[in-house]
Amino acid sequence: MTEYKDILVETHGRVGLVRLNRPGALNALSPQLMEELWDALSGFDQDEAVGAMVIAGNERAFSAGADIKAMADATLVEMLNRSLTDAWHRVAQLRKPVIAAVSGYALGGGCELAMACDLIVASETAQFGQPEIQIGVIPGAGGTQRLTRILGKHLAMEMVLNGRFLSAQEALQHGLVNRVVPVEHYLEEALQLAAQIADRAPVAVRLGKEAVNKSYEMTLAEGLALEQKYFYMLFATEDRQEGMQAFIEKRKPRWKGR
Ligand code: DAK
Repeated sequence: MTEYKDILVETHGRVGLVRLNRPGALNALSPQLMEELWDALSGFDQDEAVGAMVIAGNERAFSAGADIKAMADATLVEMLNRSLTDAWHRVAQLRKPVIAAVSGYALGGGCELAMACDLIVASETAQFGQPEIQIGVIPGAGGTQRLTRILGKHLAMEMVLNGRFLSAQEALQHGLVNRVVPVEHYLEEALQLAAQIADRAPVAVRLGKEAVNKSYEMTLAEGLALEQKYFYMLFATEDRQEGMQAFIEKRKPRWKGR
C-alpha cells in the first residue's frame, strides 16, 4: 500500500478506511493531505475488493478545516492554481458510498468534507460549523449550498454569517447526520454501517447513490425519470436475478457485482 504522510489507510473486510492524521493541527486540510486523501479514496473507488469507504479523524477533531497557515500568504492566482482545489467536489463524485465518521470539530472545509460524503455518523462530542466569517471569508467548498439544502435558509445563514456551531444532537435533529453514538463507538459504528452497505449488490448501490445525489440537480420529473431508467437498467444485471431468486428460495444472495 502507498506510504502517506498525513493520512492513515486501512481496509476492514470490504471497507476502505482513511484516517486524517495531523493531530497537532486538528487535522487541518493542507494541500498535501487533500492530495493524499484523494489518492487513497480514488484508489478504493477503483478496487473491486472494496464496497464502501469511511473517512475519519480522531476523537478531538474530524477536521478543523482548510489549513489557514497554508492559505494565509497565498495570492488569488496561487489559490486558483493549487492542485486539487476541487477535491471536495471530487469526493462527492466518487461512485462508491462514503461515510464520514465525525468526532469533535468538523469546521469549515472539515464540515464541507463531511457533507460531501453520503452518510455521517457522529460521536456525541461532534461540533459542526462554518467559522470562515471569523477569518474574513465565506465557505468555499460547498458550505453555503449543502448546509442550506440540508438545514434550510435561516439556520444556514446563522452558521455562515455568524459562525454558529451545531452540536451533535442539533445536527441529528436537523438531519445533518444519520446517527449520534457515544464517542468510544463512533468509528466502529461507521465501519459497521459501511460493512453492511459494502455487502449489498454493488451495481444497485452505485445507481442508488447516483440517483439520490442527482435529486439535488434535477426537477422532480427529471429525477423520477432517471430513477425509473436506473431501475430498469438493474434488470440487466445478474445480481438482480440472483437477489430475486434468493428471496424465493429463502436464502442469502451471493452478489457478483455484475
Ligand atoms: N488551520 C491550521 N491550523 C489549525 C487550524 C486550521 N484550520 N485549526 C486549528 N489549527 C491548529 C492551531 O493553530 C493549533 O496549532 P499550534 O498553535 O498548536 O501550532 C492547533 O491546531 C490546536 O488548535 P487550538 O490551539 O486553536 O485549539 P483550541 O482547542 O483552542 O481551538 C478551534 C480549537 C477548532 C476552535 C480553533 O483551532 C479554530 O478556531 N480553528 C480554526 C477553525 C476555522 O476557522 N476553520 C475554517 C478554516 S477556512 C476551498 C476549499 C476549502 C475551503 C475554502 C475554499 N476551495 C476549493 C475554493 C475551506 C476553508 C476553511 O476551512
